[in-house]
Amino acid sequence: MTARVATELHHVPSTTPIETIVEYLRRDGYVIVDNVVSPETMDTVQSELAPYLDATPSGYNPMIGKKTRRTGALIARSPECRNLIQHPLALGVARSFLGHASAVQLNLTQVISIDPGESAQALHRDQSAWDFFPFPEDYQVQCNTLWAMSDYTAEMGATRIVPGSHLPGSRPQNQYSDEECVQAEMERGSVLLYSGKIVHSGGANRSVDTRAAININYSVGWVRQEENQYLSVPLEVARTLDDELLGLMGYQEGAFAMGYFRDFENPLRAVRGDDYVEYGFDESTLADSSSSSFSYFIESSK
Ligand SMILES: O=C(O)CCC(=O)C(=O)O
Ligand SMILES: [Fe+2]
Repeated sequence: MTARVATELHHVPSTTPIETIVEYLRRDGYVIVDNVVSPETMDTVQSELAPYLDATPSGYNPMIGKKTRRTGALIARSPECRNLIQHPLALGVARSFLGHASAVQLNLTQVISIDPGESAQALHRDQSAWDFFPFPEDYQVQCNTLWAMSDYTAEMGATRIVPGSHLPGSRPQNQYSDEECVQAEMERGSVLLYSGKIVHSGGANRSVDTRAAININYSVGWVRQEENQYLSVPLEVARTLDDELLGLMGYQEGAFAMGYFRDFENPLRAVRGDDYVEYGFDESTLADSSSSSFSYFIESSK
């Protein structure tokens, strides 16, 4: 019997319950949710970001793409992108998918504009960003999203996915071929959600138009963020944001003691002032507050 090669990726409607989306993400390593936001929402993002998109230079190596522009700092530059970061569907999936960790955070925000003539990016797993650390095969580090900001066709460079490459026992990321990829074609306003463990890449753009995707990646709270939110979002802007978004940006403890402020204080106090929130770490945010290792930390000192 010959192995069946997938020719089309799995799509679900935006009415799909979050837990069902998470099940698909665990099973397949990716899922495409169709038409989550309207074309008008994407128009707003486009107009808020237009000056920055135009000014962004192309990448300086083939991995970031010599005919690809990567425009970051989306929280500072686009209020509509804040809504995408906090979108109940995407954030709900991320919080559930990464629910084994005490906190979920934003890893990066970036519009990826693949311009005409760009070749396919090298196949990779996004979790390699952490210095190629061999995370356990059953430990999910990231929950990533690519929102289609433009049309997202194969010809324009729709993201390439290797089905099955997230599973335990899979090959190293450099041992996959172009023939194993299936492209994530989708409509503008749809979103591709994928695990940091699935092999994928940007596609070649053989069209005359730019393919644009809003890449919003979440991770467990204890790893270093790829995009430095404290530098990308000036404090004056941070002060105007809500607590949930600030927490995702890193104004939270990403696990017990991870990223505390000053005298073991809650980092939100750095933005809001000393009277604003509880002084120390909020244990109720732990994924497993009965975890024996954490209880050991706080109870066994005499
Ligand atoms: O632009 C894309 O379709 C994917 C880009 C990507 O995978 C990356 O830069 O890590
Ligand atoms: Fe990637």
